[in-house]
Amino acid sequence: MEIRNARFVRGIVGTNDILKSKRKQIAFIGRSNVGKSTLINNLTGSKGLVKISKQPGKTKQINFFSATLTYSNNPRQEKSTKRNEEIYLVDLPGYGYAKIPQEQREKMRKMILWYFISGETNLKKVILIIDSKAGLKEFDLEMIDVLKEYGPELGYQFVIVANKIDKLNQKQTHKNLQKIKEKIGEEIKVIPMSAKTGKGRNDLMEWIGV
Ligand SMILES: Nc1nc2c(ncn2[C@@H]2O[C@H](COP(=O)(O)OP(=O)(O)OP(=O)(O)O)[C@@H](O)[C@H]2O)c(=O)[nH]1
Ligand SMILES: [Mg+2]
Repeated sequence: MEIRNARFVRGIVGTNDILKSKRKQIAFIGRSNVGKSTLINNLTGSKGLVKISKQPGKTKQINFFSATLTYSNNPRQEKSTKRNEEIYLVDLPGYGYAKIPQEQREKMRKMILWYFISGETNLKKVILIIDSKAGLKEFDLEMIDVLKEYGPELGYQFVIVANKIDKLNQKQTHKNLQKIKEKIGEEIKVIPMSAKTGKGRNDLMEWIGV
């Protein structure tokens, strides 16, 4: 499976028609600075698609990108048949960032919760990104509770991407992943990854494709 032709469509801060589009949606959520935008750029192979922030809290709206998922039925055959599907990649900001004014943060919180619990979007997959060095924070645990409760009912699946794994050595990686699993249990899938080096990318693409 490949993700092609990604392009920015719309950034929204409140209710908008695009939320209820019939296209399937793949959502990216996580606290500020964990690497959501870098990950979207990596998966789509388009470096400049989403702006990467030097300062945390850059993404203050819900950004919609259209993209084509291309599935090859049999990649080993030279003339394999391909199936294309137009979808939306959705970049959601984390709402825990202290420098956002309280009022704006609360509005964002409501909006994000609505996105995951209303059942009015055609949401299929959720990628919750965390910083593997920092581990799980309050925001992540709150999100996991929401996704666990509403996902099965509304027909979406979620995965945790432990990003920035390139910053850890093998021993630290093992220790930090162990800690994450102790907190959330073995049944939730965790993919160690680096949006910078591309490590773990194939595992995530495989998860998205099925
Ligand atoms: N070492 C390392 N740095 C990364 C990785 N992914 C992202 N970064 C860096 O982390 C910083 C934040 O990345 P962004 O992709 O802007 O993070 P974000 O989650 O979109 O941040 P907001 O939009 O502010 O919520 C940037 O300096 C990136 O270059 C990674 O896998 N490894
Ligand atoms: Mg961002």
